[in-house]
Amino acid sequence: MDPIQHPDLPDSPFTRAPFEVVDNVALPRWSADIWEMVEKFQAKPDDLLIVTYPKAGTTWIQEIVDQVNWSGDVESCKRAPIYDRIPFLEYFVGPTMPTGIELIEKMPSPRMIKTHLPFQLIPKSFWEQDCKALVVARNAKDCLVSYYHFHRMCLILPEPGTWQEFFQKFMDGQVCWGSWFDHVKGWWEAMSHHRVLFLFYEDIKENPRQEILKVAKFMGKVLEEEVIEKIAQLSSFNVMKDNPMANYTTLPVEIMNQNISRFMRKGQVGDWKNHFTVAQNAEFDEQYERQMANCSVKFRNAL
Ligand code: PPS
Repeated sequence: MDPIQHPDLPDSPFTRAPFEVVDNVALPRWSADIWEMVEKFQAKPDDLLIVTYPKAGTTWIQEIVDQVNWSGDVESCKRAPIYDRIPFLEYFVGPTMPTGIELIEKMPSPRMIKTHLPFQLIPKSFWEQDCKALVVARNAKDCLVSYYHFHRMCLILPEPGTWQEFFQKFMDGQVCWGSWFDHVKGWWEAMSHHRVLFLFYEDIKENPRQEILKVAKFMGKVLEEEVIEKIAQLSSFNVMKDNPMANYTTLPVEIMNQNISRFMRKGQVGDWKNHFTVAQNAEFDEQYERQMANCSVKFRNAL
């Protein structure tokens, strides 16, 4: 598969466009613009949805899933950038480029599809077809920090404002794809009535081989121990950050300006400690406990 040739986008209507609200959830304007197409998307029974709140380890799990699908075949996984190998369901940056849906429709089965949508916005056909969903969640504080830096460099997202302003928007769910709290709760509950595997960024970081094994099992793949080992190595932060097929350097600077902040920024657990003030931390912990009180999900590094 050839990488998509991206045109320059200096006059894109999406540059720093404010979000739009779709069914009470903030979405980038480019997703809202194609919402009818997204809603009507026709899933196939062997489609695998890869679901994350933004910055929860999407690209990492995409790389792992692609490697598992190709049984650790390095060359196959270099065939195209990650956003072409596993397209983004609700993605659309302009009429001269294919939408995520157009890319998905050209894929051979089994198709693997990235989305950041909260559970209630997933097109109905995925559940009519009883598709599997692989969810990765990351502790909210690190997501918030990563999302702030991502907003600074991703020019097709709204202006982040200052760190304090962005902190407040995140706490209020006034960021693209909505509230982290609602997203996690919705998908955690979905596990009881759909085929959902729910993983944590922090677990993959701590024991990648064990989590890759869970992914392989969920995908119905039996892999040799040395293949698992190879996938763990190839999907490590240090390898992915230097891999142009995984680090988003193939996108034009009009979409992601990596001179402002790298897409593969730090890849660590606990970077929030370098950003949160004492007051922000207190406000966050209070809100976390209130919002997550009735949810049994446990993040090891939540507070
Ligand atoms: S996006 O834009 O929502 O698809 O971004 P996403 O891929 O979810 O998140 C990017 C963050 O994940 C980190 N990352 C990794 N961490 C550890 N290991 C690996 N292999 C890895 N790959 C990506 C990436 O560095 C971003 O986190 P931060 O904290 O900003 O570094």
